[in-house]
Amino acid sequence: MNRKPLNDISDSDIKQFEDDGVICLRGMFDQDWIDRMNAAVNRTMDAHHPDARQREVTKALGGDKGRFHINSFVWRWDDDFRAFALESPCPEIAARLMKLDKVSLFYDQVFVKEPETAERTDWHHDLPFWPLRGGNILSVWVALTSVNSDNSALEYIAGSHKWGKFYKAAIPDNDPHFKSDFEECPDFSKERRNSDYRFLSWEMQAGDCLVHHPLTVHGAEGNFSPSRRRAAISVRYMGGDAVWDPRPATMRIPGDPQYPAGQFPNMPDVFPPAWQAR
Ligand SMILES: O=C(O)CCC(=O)C(=O)O
Repeated sequence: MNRKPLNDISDSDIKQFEDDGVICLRGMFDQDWIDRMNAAVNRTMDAHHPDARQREVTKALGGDKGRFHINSFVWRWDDDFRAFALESPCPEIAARLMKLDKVSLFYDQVFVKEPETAERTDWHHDLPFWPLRGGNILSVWVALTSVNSDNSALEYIAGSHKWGKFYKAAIPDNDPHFKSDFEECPDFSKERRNSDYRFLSWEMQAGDCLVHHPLTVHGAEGNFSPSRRRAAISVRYMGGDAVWDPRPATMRIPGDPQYPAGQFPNMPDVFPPAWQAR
């Protein structure tokens, strides 16, 4: 299993990430990681571990076909997920794109859409969900299956991380905990012909990854394929200017840690150091 990314990340990749707020990096993970994490996803999807933070979106919305499954903080109770978050190429990719010499794990999150899952991933950006502020936070969304527009490829709006917007957190199962007065994120699916927006989306193979800034607007349609699952793990890292900002209506962190607002959340048990330059 590779620790270092299998391919170089160039200065022009970093520039593209900074300009667009997202980049697709090809072939960064070897087949051993893909096999190990597909098996780990299968094992954990129905594990009902006491620490599992599962959302069954299809079920919650009364859907009768497919399954949109989300699970968060899996690294805390599953060794394969822990290894993936801390010992795979993910944290080095994060550090390189943020030009940091160290990063900590924020959390990991699994997204599975089984064939014929109608539920979309609503347009949103991530930071409003999180008790954090700052630009040095990002997500490495690793494809564990092939992905295309039929089976729920993510779509992004280039440059949206620079709009100065802070949209209301959009939770797929409409959890009332996240109610807030922030502006709703528009449904950008209706804007595909609007030349004011540059939509970005990639066909991907297992082992490719997307990396996005916490304010880049993104979403995905359902999985229309009759046979192809779409599975990914999104691992979030932070460093540099990221600070703790425990606002109301943000995601609950396991253990409900109390920490002074405005400082980097230096809590290694909760947010373990994940990578450091040598
Ligand atoms: O995979 C999905 O459908 C959603 C992923 C996402 O929103 C994220 O990783 O931030």
